[in-house]
Amino acid sequence: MSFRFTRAIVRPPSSNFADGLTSAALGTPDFALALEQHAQYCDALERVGLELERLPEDPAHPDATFVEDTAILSVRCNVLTRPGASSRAGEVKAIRAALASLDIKPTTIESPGTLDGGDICEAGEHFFIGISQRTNWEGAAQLAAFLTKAGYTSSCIDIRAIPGILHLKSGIASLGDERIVAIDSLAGHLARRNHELVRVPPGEEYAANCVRVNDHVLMAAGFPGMQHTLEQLCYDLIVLDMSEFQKMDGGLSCLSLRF
Ligand code: CIR
Repeated sequence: MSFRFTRAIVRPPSSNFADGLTSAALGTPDFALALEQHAQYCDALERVGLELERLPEDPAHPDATFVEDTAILSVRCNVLTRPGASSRAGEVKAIRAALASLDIKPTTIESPGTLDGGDICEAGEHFFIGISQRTNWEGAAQLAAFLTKAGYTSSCIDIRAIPGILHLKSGIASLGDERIVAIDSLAGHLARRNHELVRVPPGEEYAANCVRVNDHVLMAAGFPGMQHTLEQLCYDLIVLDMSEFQKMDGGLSCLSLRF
């Protein structure tokens, strides 16, 4: 099942983290607080049973803490991405080495394809692939071919006209059990599939990017409506302060590669 994991790759923010890409007008992140929030995030992953592979910070790539964008890791298909932002292309090298040391042999997205892991939502045996400013149709087609070969299905959702989201998973999350969290503007794109939709309360869109890990759901602090919804669904919640990563367009999921 797509939410059962034993390990995760993480990488702390570097001191020039604020030089990364962002479209959020939320101010400059506080580096010390970002480090503290990252440490709490790592503690949470360990609490839910994951063994962490901790990579060193990478000042050459201020967005390198957002490791999720560099790979798609699933039970039958592992793929290194080709990030859509040129400043992030060099992040993949360290992930390739980390995966090799774990004996994981991924295939790769090749030019002219681009693809960010934040655009890929694994929902059981089906993968939703976001077409975004970062993931193009060529990258999506290459990933879809790898997934088909591995016995998965996939479909694309074009998010380029949807305001306020960088990646597909900025607006949806799979909770497992055929249940998908979605912001209102993406709910219609998922309606044809056989999933129960959990709607994100208007104004709490950032909270859509929650993460099911084993028996828990990790969610961002500060979203009482979404927290109530998930509590009503009887999930064991771990609520984490993500304010400094939100300032850099980052959500909960992008801080780890879980497998
Ligand atoms: C970027 O713009 O690439 C980073 N500042 C944020 C990436 C967030 N990644 C994600 O949500 N998967």
